[in-house]
Amino acid sequence: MAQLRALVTGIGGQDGSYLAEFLLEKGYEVHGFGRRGTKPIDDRVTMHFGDLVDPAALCGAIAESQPSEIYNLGAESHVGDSFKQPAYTWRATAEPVLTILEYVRWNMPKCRVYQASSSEMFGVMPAPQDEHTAFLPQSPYAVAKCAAHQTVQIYRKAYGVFAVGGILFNHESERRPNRFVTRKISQSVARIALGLQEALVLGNLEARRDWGYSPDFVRAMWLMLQQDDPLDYVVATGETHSVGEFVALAFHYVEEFTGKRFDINERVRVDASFKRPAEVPDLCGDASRAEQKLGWVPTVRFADLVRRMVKHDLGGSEQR
Ligand code: G4F
Repeated sequence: MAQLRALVTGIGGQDGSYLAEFLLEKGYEVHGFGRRGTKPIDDRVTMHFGDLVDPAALCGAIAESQPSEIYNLGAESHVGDSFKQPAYTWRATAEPVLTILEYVRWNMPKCRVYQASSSEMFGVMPAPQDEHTAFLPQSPYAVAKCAAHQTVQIYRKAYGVFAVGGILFNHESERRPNRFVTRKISQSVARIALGLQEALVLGNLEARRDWGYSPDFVRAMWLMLQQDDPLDYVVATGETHSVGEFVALAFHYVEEFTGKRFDINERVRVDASFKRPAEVPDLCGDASRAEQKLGWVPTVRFADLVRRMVKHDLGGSEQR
């Protein structure tokens, strides 16, 4: 049997790195698409350099790599930043999937496509959310993700392309950049414990998210492309917690690992500059379909996630 070949956009990001490792482990030839300077996690990844907003570069990468599976993970993925650069967000988040699907439908109809859809698409719809919940996006990012997701559905229905949208709820890890709130918190509490930082400054502490672990979630992406029929799936842990709860638990683990106790009221400040013009108040996913059809369940839940991120940022050692 010919070796499976995957092309991953956004290979330099958290999910791209875990997915590349996962696919290499499964015996895939892995190709990555990213901006010049993108360093893949493993030397065995073949890079194709280009920007997602350049359809010619993206088509060139598909033509060169001839993948059997494409994972479109690339996007302007920071919701807050999408308010500051809405047009770029649209171009980098909505348009590339159209380019990919057009290329696939005309040139390689057997290629399977995974689109990284997002729980942000649900916006202010009440929790829990599943595959039947309507979208009510609250940011330029979420609007672009809705367009991409619905483009996938149209290409599946109209042209029979094997394309799926994985509606992933928040997923984090030790590799998460600190412009996202979980890593900002875990790094900051660790720095406070090590005497390197005085306070943690955040925006909305009340927002609630369903936080899972990125390596669990990339496994779900792959499973979606191995099914007989293409379908969209919610991927989530089914647990929701506020940003404030994440902060409190992070300080709890700092105490467990270092023996140092901090007064949260003294160490955490709220600054309006970190708040968003419109907010998504409560995300909590019902991943029953993924469990029933893919056999997928998360292995890392909220408390374990916070614990491992804080431990990592303290330097991995439990200093007592
Ligand atoms: O960590 P966040 O920036 O993630 P957000 O906006 O939920 O988006 C992430 O998850 C989505 C899936 O649902 C992805 F599609 C998306 O690409 C990204 O990975 O913010 C989480 C919450 C928000 O409510 C935000 O307002 O934390 C709140 N928050 C409070 N203070 C903060 C901060 N967020 C950030 N980034 N920085 C703060 O200081």
